[in-house]
Amino acid sequence: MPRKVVYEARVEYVQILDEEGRLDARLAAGTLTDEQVAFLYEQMVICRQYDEVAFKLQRSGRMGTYPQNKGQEAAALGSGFAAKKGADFLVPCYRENAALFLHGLPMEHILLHWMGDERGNQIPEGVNVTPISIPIGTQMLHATGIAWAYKIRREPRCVITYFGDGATSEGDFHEAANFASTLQVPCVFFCQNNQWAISVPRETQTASETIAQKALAYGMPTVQVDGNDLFAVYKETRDALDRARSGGGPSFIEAVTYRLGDHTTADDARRYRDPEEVAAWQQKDPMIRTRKYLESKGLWDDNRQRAAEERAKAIVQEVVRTAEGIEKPTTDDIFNFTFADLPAEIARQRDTLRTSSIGQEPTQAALRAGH
Ligand SMILES: Cc1ncc(C[n+]2csc(CCOP(=O)(O)OP(=O)(O)O)c2C)c(N)n1
Ligand SMILES: [Mg+2]
Repeated sequence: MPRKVVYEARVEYVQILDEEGRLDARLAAGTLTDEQVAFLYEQMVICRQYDEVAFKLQRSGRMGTYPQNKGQEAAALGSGFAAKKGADFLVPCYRENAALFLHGLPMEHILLHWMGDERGNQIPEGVNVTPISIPIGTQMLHATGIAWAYKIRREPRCVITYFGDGATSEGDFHEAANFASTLQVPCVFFCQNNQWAISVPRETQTASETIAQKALAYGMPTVQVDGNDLFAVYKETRDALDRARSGGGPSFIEAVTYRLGDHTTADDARRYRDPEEVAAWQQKDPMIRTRKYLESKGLWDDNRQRAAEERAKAIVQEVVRTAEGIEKPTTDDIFNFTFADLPAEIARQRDTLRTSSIGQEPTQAALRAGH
C-alpha cells in the first residue's frame, strides 16, 4: 500500500513598502505612481479625520455607536483603488469606509447609519456598494451571489467583499467560499486580519496558522499581504481582480493589519489588550510609512501636511453638517413602508405613538374619564 503526499501547499507573504517607508522597487514596478500614492495618502488624512470626528460625535451623544477604522486605511484604500469604480462592486462589513468613499459613497451615509437613520443605507443609484453589514459574515454570501450574476450575464465585472479575521470562523464564510470556487465566480475575498474580534485575539479565534490558508480548502489562489502597505495591497488585489475578470474565479487575500482603536465606541480595549502590543503596531501605522515614502521622494513636507489636514477638517465638518442637517424622519415611517393597507390594530399603534403618551391613547379615553 503506498503512502504518498496527495496535497502540498504554501502561502506567500508580500510586503513592498516597509515600516520605514522603503520601497522594494522590483516588486513595486507597474503598481502605483507617485501621484496616485499622494492622492491615496490624502484620502488617508481625510478618513483618519473622519474617524476622529465620528468618535467625538458618539462621545458627545450625537451618534449611537461607531467602529473606528483607524490603522486599517491602507488595506481599504489599496484594495478599493484596484477595483474599477462604477463597474466592480464592493460588499463591505463596517471597517473599510475609505474604500466606499473612493467608490463614490457620499460620506454622510456612514454617519447617518451610525446615527440610526436608515437613509444611510440607501445607496445612491450608480454607486456600486452594498450597505455596511453588521451581522458578521452574511455579506460574503451576497458577494458570491452578485459575482455569480456577473458570470451568468457574461459581464466583465468583479466583486470585492470585505470581512474580518473573526468572520472566517463563521459558517457563512465557508458557504460563500465554497459556492464561489465551485461556481468559479469573479469575487475577491478580502480579509482584514486586524488581530482581534472584539476581545478575542486571533490565536484564540482560530487554530489556523494563517487566515489565508483557509482558502486552500476551497481551491482558491490565496496570499497574505502586509495590510498596512498600500503597494502590496494594491498589487495583490489588482492581480486577483485581473484573474477574476479573465475567468480565473475567486481569490483570497489576507491583509495583516491592526485595529488601532477600540472595537467600537461601546468597547474599551484597554481592558484586554497589552499596551506594548498597541505601541508596537502604532509604529506600523500605514500613514507613517506612506508619508515617509512621499517625503523621501520630495513629494511631501510639513506644509503639505498642514494643508491636507486643513482640507480634511473642512470636508469632514461639512459632512457632519449635512448628516445632522437632514430632516428627521417621523415615527410614522416605520408603519408607512411595511403594509399597503395598515391593519386597524397597527394603525392604532401608529396613532398612539404619535401622541407620545399612553394616557392620550384614543382607546384609553374611558380610563381618563375615570370609568
Ligand atoms: C452573526 C453575528 N455574530 C456576532 C456578532 C457580534 N459581533 C460584532 S463584531 C464581532 C467581531 C468581528 O470580528 P472580525 O470579523 O475580526 O471583525 P473586526 O470587528 O475585527 O473588524 C462580533 C462577534 C454579530 N455582529 N453578528
Ligand atoms: Mg478582527
